[in-house]
Amino acid sequence: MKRILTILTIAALGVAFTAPAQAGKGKKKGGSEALTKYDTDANGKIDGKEVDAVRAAFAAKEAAAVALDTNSDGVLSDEEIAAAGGKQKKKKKNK
Ligand SMILES: [Ca+2]
Ligand SMILES: [Ca+2]
Repeated sequence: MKRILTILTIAALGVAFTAPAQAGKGKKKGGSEALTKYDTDANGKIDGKEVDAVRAAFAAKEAAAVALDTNSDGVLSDEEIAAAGGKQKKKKKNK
């Protein structure tokens, strides 16, 4: 019985510590922290010079950029950078 309480307490503590750190850090729908940070022209994707900025930030081990290395191979691929833009809603053709 006591062990369950301990596990619950640890779990609760873990959530308490992680939740505030995650919140407020550019938690926008469909976007990532990196997008908020590096999408300087706010067009919803990391493109042009922003890519260079992201790669530079990645080289500098900036957390937001490192987080984009989703397969953790230490390299930021174009796909991973593109993924920072979230799911692009490009289905709407010509309005
Ligand atoms: Ca952009
Ligand atoms: Ca990678």
